Amino acid sequence: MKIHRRAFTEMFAGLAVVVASPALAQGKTVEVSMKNSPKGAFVPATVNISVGDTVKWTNPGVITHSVTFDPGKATTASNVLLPAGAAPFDSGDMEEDATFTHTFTVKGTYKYVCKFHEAMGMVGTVVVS
Ligand SMILES: [Cu+2]
Repeated sequence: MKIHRRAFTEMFAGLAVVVASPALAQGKTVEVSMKNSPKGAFVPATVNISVGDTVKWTNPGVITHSVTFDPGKATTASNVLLPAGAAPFDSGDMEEDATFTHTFTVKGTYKYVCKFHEAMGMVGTVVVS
């Protein structure tokens, strides 16, 4: 079967649109910064996102922080909350300029802590709808 050159070009253009579409459906990324002054804090402390969105935490300062969604690693387990079906996760120690990202695939309200400054009130909330 012969394919006319122009028809082939149009087919290819159509294919490119199909390939590009899933990228448009991907979630957005919301940024949270980790502040040291006057005390450790996640800024903003609460983010509202949709399923499939990503949160990116950045530690711009010299004090080590963490993003801990694991009640087993929190000083006070009840400071961490996970919706049913969501697995615990943890950034590990985040030094200066470290970043950590997580894509949320389970709806619900999450509460998390910095395991180093939890007692100072360095806690945050992610609401996934
Ligand atoms: Cu901290």
